Amino acid sequence: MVRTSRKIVTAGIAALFVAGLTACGGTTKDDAATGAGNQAAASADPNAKLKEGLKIAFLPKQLNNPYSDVETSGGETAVKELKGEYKKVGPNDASASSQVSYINTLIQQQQDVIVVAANDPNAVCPSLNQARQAKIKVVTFDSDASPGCRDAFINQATTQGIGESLVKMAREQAGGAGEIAILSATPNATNQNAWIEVMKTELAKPENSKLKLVKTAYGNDDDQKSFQEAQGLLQSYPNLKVIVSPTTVGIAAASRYVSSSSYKGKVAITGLGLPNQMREYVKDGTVKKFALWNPADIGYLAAFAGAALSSGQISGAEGEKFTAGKLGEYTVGKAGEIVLGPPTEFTAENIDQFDF
Ligand code: RAM
Repeated sequence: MVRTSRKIVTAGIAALFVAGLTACGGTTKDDAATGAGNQAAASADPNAKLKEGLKIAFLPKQLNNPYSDVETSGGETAVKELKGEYKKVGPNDASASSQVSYINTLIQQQQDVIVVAANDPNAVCPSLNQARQAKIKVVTFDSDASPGCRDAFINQATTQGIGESLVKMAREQAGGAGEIAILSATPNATNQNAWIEVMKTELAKPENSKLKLVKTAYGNDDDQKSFQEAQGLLQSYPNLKVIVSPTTVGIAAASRYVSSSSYKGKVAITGLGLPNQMREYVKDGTVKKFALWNPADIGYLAAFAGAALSSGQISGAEGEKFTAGKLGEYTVGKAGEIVLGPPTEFTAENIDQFDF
């Protein structure tokens, strides 16, 4: 995938989490305001060598999601390059507390780094803080936990950029006016909720005044439930022009439903999808445009960030720099956020250049 910029964009996301901080065990507003993991800032040494043999464990939102598989495959590649020990564990559903028992086991196993895509910003916090007390570095990726309970967050693109791109694609597909609906993942997902917040702000702008968001439905990142929710939206809103789904599971299920229904060609589907899952719906004309980043790069970057933290090269403080193997140099942004890069848009013209 072509990336024009790998540099860091500062985080607008931190503010979104402030409200949730009190629910996060032992966290104070001040911890989060100065960025997670900054206690060790003074001791970070940019010239420290990356340690070999680090035990780096990945805990995605759920295991049975092709998106997570691509993400963690990048993590596995990085851990090999780092000469560390890779492990992947996780629940089969993305419900709020489904990851807690896995975190507790990883603590007992004395992992050096836990890389987690949080299913809920707060439910994982008490165990993540226990992990950090046990000197385990915690890196969130894809879906953040409250900033006070992790050392760094690997964001796929800026939250603002993703939200704006979702609204832009919906507006294009609606021809500038009409009813749109969102088909999201779980109601507690940090990443989707942050993107939806930005979407709502965008929709309130004058250029979007003719677009009407009629409903946000939740398919829970479950294929069948997402399929049924898409069907329900179309039945309930006969004038619906666009379903915008900020989840790879939702967009694929909605596209499958529409492609074999009488809505094909009448209702557009857009959002965030995996090119390999979306190819057939782009080729059959159900989908004109959607977006994503390369999930493997997120896992890769997260492993390198974890190794840099565990080796004392960075502490998670704003402005620190580290090199993430083949992806090059990254800088830690506000509140421990490290941004992978801009999303890519996929259409019939370019989709065959991508294989993930
Ligand atoms: C789904 C998950 C994941 C999200 C992608 C876009 O696979 O919800 O967290 O980042 O969609």
